Amino acid sequence: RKLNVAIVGATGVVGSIMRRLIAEERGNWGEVRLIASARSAGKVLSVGDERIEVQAISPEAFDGIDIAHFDLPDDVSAEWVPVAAAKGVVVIDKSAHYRMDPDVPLVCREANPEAAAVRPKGIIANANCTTLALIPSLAALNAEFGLVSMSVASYQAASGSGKEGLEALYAQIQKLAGADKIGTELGDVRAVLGEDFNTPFGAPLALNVVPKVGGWKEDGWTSEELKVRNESRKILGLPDLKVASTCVRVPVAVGHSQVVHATFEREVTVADAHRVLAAADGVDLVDDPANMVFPMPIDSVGKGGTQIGRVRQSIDFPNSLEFFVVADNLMKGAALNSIETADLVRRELEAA
Ligand code: 2RA
Repeated sequence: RKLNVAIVGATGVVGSIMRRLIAEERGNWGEVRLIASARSAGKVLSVGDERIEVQAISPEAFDGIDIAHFDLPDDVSAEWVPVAAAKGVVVIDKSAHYRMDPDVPLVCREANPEAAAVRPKGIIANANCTTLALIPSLAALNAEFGLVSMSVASYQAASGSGKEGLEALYAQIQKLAGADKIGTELGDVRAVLGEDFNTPFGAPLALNVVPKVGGWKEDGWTSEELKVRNESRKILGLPDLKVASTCVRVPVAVGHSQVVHATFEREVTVADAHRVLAAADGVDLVDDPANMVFPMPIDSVGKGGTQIGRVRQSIDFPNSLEFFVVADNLMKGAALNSIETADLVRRELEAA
């Protein structure tokens, strides 16, 4: 029989991409069920040509489901993931709640596909979008040269904050559009936008960058910066990987970019790195700077692969590279990685 799949949190920005991706592989699945909060129950949404009514989340909503993709806030996942898992559903959870649980694998197909099969709680976690943008190229480079440390700075899109973030950025751009020479006088952007436009980023994002993504944690770090460090270590199987990360929100709609300085055990040239990256799964090498060919968020939208370019051998640091990576934060950073992990589980369960 064909396996039945559920999308839990089907109505958000990522949920709509999940529905499109499932429609593209519709033939692999039996029933596709859409589940969301009681507020969204009864809505009818499309999965390809099918129109499916959204069910309210409840224990019974998981009856007969084999694999469920969860895209819910951390605390809601913490409540409902165990309910589904207790019914024998394999849960792929996009929240941060289970990512660092030693009994929950954190899976990225390009780095650790085998981990998907070892899930003592019946739960697999999907990493944060910023981490996932890095992993395919880091996994390939690590396999060849041995990754020792990395220093990362992110340039993250507004859609990382979901529909609310995207709408806030558009509203700010519209409000500023009529203001002449705006951004050239101290305080002028804040004066036009007013306090109302500080949500959800804590400051205006249009014509600005905000060096804070996620919540504040100890010693001045943000949750996003710690995710890049801890999740990269777990997925790459490098518990001692040295990581420095600064995460920044930029006025981009879709596509998280990152500048990476990476140091390896062995010597690495640009030609070596290009050879490895060009052959790497899930990586698009976009690196012809003389012809203005390099990754940019506007060129990453909707793409499955992570884009890498501007690869340079460090001048002052031995065995090190500088490069720029970009990934669609809603695709590889969220929906696509979940779909790819489900594919690993589906093949395993079908073969059993
Ligand atoms: C962000 N990484 O970009 C978050 C979303 N999970 O805000």
